[in-house]
Amino acid sequence: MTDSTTLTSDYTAASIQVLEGLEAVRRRPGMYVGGTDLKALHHMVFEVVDNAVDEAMAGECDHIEVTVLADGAISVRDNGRGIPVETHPATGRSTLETVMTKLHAGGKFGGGGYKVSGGLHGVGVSAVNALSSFLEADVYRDGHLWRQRFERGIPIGDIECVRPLTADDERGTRITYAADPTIFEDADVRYDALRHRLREMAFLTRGLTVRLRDERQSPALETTFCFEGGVRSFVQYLNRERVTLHPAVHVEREVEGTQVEVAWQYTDAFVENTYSFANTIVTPDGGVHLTGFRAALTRVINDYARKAGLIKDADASFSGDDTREGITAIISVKVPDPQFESQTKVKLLNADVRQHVENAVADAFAGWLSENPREGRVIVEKCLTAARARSAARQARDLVIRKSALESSALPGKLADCVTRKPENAEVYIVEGDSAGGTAKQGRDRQFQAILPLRGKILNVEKARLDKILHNNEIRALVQALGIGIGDDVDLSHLRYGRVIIMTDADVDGSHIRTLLLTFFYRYMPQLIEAGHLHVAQPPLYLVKAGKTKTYAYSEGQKEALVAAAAERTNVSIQRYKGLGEMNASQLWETTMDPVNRQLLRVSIDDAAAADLTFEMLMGSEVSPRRRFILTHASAVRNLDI
Ligand code: 0RA
Repeated sequence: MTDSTTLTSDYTAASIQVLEGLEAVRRRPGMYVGGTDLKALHHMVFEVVDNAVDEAMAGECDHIEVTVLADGAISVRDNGRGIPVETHPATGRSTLETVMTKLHAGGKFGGGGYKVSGGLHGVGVSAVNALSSFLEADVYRDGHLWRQRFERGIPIGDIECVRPLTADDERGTRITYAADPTIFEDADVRYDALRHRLREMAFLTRGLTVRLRDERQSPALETTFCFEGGVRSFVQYLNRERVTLHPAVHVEREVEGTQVEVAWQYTDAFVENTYSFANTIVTPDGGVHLTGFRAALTRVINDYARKAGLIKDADASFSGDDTREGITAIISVKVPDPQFESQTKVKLLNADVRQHVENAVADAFAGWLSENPREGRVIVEKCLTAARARSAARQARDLVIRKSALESSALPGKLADCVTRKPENAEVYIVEGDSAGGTAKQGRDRQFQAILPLRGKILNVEKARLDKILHNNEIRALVQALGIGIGDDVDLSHLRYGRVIIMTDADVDGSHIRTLLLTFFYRYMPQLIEAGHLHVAQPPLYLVKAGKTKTYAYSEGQKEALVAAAAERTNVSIQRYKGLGEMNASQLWETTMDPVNRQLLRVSIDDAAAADLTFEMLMGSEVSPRRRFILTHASAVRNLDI
């Protein structure tokens, strides 16, 4: 390796470039990992894991272990080929050091050249290095253990050969780093967030074992994922609490260097659950691979239904929507040179991939249907019902919309509207129950705050079609109050309130109602969420009285802190609020509605896949996944895990 006393001027220039590069990352972390928040913190972990998954996709690695160490540092060990350690011709330094210090070095260095790589993150592990207080790389390769340490991205000494490998040492790489606490707002990764993505990675890389260990608590938390079934297992997992109509159909094929893997399965549900991925990265906006899948599905089902005599020549064809009702599908492609529409909203553009997916799915599905006529009939019947229901829903929706337009007052009777007509100033509180609704009406500032009380539980929209949903009075009131329509014809320009705020009790029932509402908005007015209009209000959990001081606490931790901070001998009393109804109007205003004091959480959906799993889990009985639903804050006060 290069001795520091024999520096050439070339090397000096290269090293200045490196320092400037690392400095740029530290100055503008947003450009490289998307910010300095929790999401960015997790992005760092996935950036390192992606490199190991690339090795797996190249067929060189079948085991990845991610450990959160007791002090919060992260360690990622894989059994791939190991980052090359020999001198790199372009820099005169080891390839390891080059990969760790040069931006965008990544897999292109070292000559290995991946066929496929999780390209999107692609900022390279050097960005992680630059944003870490320390990073240590251990490489088990060429018969030796090699090590190099970096601090804030800068090498602390040269790469060293630690010792020869023993029979017990597996080849590969271990990267251990600590995210720099002076850069990240919160340097504590969340186990559930890591688990979610690592599970997804394992589904999308068939046969790869991914282990996650969290040593911050004792005993350590641990999960291992390995799915021999690949995306078929993914579909089965997504449908684990649904009633399925047949075993999942699966196809895997490689065409011109593109790997296509798709699985799908119909359920008795009324909604579609399709997720597409390119090089293991979720593509929330779909793209060519999704288009290809949908085209194949519609074509094959229409052909089959006609040939099998299940629909007559005179009958209209099924629309795409008809053939997708109740389907759960995963479309995964691995493309050597993925073209994405943009860095953030991901959509795959490679034109030839569409045909590859369409052909693979069409061949597999047509073959499967001819071998499984009983299941074929069930699927066609499902499409027929969907087509009929869709036309009934259209009529029902037209009726509701026409009715609300014709009625003297198109607004629901129980809405207490605000005075202002300017949506940008107006807000509506959706309140659970008439009594809390009454308190909120008294407590509000009627100039800009409207109150819509909903009685009891609203309909679970996952379990009903649009025509039935529109018969539900609570939902009708909601639709009329917001003014933007529902489903396919949502038009945000008619939104009557810039802020739509869900206000429910801080108990189990309240959280259930909130979930039902979120599910409704997610399924039928996603634009409202995407544009940042939907919020959740935060009523306090406790009133802590210490002597003459009264303070509201919004979390257990805050309550504990207030009690601990109270001076000795002071009289401390704690009042727990279970429901909004326990507060009087002025307390409700002060704690939950006054823009000066309240804590509003803006609801965001990062990607449909995560959101859907979230809703599904919130609906289900599992307790710990509930905590994973993360809302980002509007008032920049704090985050909430429901
Ligand atoms: C460059 C080239 C080769 C492998 C790697 C990088 C590599 C990087 C990471 C990061 C984490 N784990 C990794 N494993 C491998 C190919 C080397 C060859 O051809 O032997």
